[in-house]
Amino acid sequence: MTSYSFPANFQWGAATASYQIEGASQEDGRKPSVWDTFSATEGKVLNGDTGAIACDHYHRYRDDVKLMAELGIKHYRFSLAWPRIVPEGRGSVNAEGLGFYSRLVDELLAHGITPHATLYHWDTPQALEDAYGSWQSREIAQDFADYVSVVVKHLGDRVTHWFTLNEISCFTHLSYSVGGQPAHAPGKRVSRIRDIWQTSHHALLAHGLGCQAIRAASPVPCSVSWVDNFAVPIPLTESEVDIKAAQKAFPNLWTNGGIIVPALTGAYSPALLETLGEDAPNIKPGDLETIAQPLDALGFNIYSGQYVRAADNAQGYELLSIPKSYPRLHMPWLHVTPDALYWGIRHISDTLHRSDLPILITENGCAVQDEVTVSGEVLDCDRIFFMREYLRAAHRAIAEGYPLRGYFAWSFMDNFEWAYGYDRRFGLTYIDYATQRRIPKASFHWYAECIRQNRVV
Ligand code: GCO
Repeated sequence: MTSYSFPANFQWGAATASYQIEGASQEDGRKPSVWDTFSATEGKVLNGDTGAIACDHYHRYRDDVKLMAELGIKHYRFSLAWPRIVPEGRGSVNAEGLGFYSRLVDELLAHGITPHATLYHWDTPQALEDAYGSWQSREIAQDFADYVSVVVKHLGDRVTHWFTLNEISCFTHLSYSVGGQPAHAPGKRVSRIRDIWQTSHHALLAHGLGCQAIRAASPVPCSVSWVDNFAVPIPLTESEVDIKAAQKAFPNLWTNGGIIVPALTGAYSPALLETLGEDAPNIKPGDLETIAQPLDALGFNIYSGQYVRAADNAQGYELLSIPKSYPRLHMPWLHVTPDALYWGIRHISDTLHRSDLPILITENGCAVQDEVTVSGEVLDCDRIFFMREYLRAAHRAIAEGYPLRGYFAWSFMDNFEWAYGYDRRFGLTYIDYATQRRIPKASFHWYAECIRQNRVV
């Protein structure tokens, strides 16, 4: 009977993001981000919620870090708000913005918690959207790298784990559309598919220049990485034919062939470029070398995957749709597929042949319909079920020799869930937004026990 024990140096953590928890959206020199603009626009976010206050973490960070220490995490992933540090997106630096993150880092270190900093988690300075359409312009890549240099120069003496960008597809392919209404900021309509692929290409360039900026500015050796939520084809059976089918599907699923594939292999998927034809992004000489920077790790955000089986057709595989009754938690896309965590890791090693790349699960968790009982508890055994199954899949990957080094629960606390606002709760800690009271849920105590015993309990 396996004990589901993890290696002694396994990194147990939790994750958050600036716009989702900080609040203080107009305080100490912070200027608007595209999410301030988007969420203030009628009809864009459920219940008209915005990140203006959120979890008020900007003022409550000391108590929050104390609670993180009670949880027992030794690693905390957070993001820095570009418009707090370089309010216009480029040019002058806001010392008060840097000061907040400097205090946060010192508080984490004082509690024995290693900071893992994501330099960008969707809160693009509105000023850059106004100046040149943010990710629609190639200019943003250098502006991002300049911002990164400022941050690393100021925090690089204490922060040595850096992620450039979080989930490129979500702030490009979900933020720009040819038809319909994008669900993510800036929520712009563009005239061609090519315009959307050009935004993700610019994001890849920003990632590449950002990696170079971190290495140039850091005063000490550091880990340079990025975070992606690449789509995961899960073989319907673990037969050789279905595994091969899943590998064939990998570069063709969602945006994989134009985001994770070029970043980790130095070339866009040929099949994608062929399919896109005239809608392929404009790739300049030298771009791919800039994009495919050496990485010290890969951050992998995983929630759900898609089943694939071998098929006697031109592609050699068939994507299976999810049955109506398939177990799902409190987001339309949140189907319970623990094997997606395992197969995502395998695709990096076996499909992209990057077994050299240590992997961190930088986000995994779920929204459930949390309720506070009369005794003031949140008995989220559904969240414990979900995380226990995904952690068992993580254990399998490690047991089979795959380079999984850590796991960050999404999220340390309930927070602003983008277009769903505060209606969806992903936290191990319940936030009573009316009072800002923090209530550790049953999953908080369960996760603390996993960390204490270094195994899935
Ligand atoms: C993401 C983002 C998080 C979300 C979380 C739940 O992965 O989409 O990084 O900000 O809140 O994933 O959707």
